[in-house]
Amino acid sequence: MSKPRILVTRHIFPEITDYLAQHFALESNPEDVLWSQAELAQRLADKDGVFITGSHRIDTALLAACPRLKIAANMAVGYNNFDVDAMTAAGVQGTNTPDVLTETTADFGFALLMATARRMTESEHYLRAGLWNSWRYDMFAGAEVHGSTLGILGMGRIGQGIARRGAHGFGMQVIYHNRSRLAPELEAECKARYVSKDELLAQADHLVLVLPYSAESHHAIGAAELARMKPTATLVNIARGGIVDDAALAQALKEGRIAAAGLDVFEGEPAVHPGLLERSNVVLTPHIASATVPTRLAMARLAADNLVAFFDGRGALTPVNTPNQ
Ligand code: 8YV
Repeated sequence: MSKPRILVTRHIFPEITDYLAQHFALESNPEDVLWSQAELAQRLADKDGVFITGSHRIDTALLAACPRLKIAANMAVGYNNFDVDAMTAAGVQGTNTPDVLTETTADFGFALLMATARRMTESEHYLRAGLWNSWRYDMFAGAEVHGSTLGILGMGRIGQGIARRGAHGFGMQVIYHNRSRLAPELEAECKARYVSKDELLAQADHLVLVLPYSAESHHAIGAAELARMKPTATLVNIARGGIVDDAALAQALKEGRIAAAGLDVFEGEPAVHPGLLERSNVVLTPHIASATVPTRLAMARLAADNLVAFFDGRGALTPVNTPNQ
């Protein structure tokens, strides 16, 4: 029997490409060209499966052009690049990479919170620009982290990781809001108290966003929500662009309605709203929360293993849908 044909949309670890090549007839992208959706559809037209990242979408138009496609393995835990209903209707399995990136992403969320609250990049720019010539009592005075109130919007695995770091490492009072409340033993482990979204906004000294992106969470933080936050508060987004209304955030920062923001994700990334770029009280990183070598390797391995298990007839390891037969 001939091997299933697989497309790998971006350049990935050579050991993972080699592993995939043992199982599949592979078309990879060693030059790491960023194909358009139309180019992707062309290349996928004769493929049975795809190893994909969040920079490409599996949507109705693509599915219509790729009748052989049976599985899309996302190298990401978030899968808002999938039109899940359309995939299910077309009989296409979707998979993601949960768990393997949880702790690394929580580490980064906490690092971004710290860097933002304590004005680390802003003060480094000042030093590098040769502007540091003396001590001042209030030079780059930031917000307290230890003992403060940590708010978490979206309490999945990564949110819980951030809660544990805040509660156990920094003695923070942790409050959270989520679609559903955690089981009591998980709440106890995270030392986290469930509150309404309004209470979360009003009480958090540092608000971290860790919820999945969907039509429901689009602009979950907009002008009205920012107006409810403390003027001394820090906002951190490691979830997805689109959860925050970036224009409203830039305006709120400009007017001092919140103190600072740490952003790893952006609406329309890799483009960044100019109003955010011009603010010094914003720490900006290029969507790197899961970016350590061991974690990215584990993500790639899990995406590849999903393809291998699926075509071996064992079923996907971490499915996000149950496709129609
Ligand atoms: C990915 C992410 O690196 O897992 C996710 O959901 O946001 C990142 O870890 C990125 O989406 C590229 O696929």
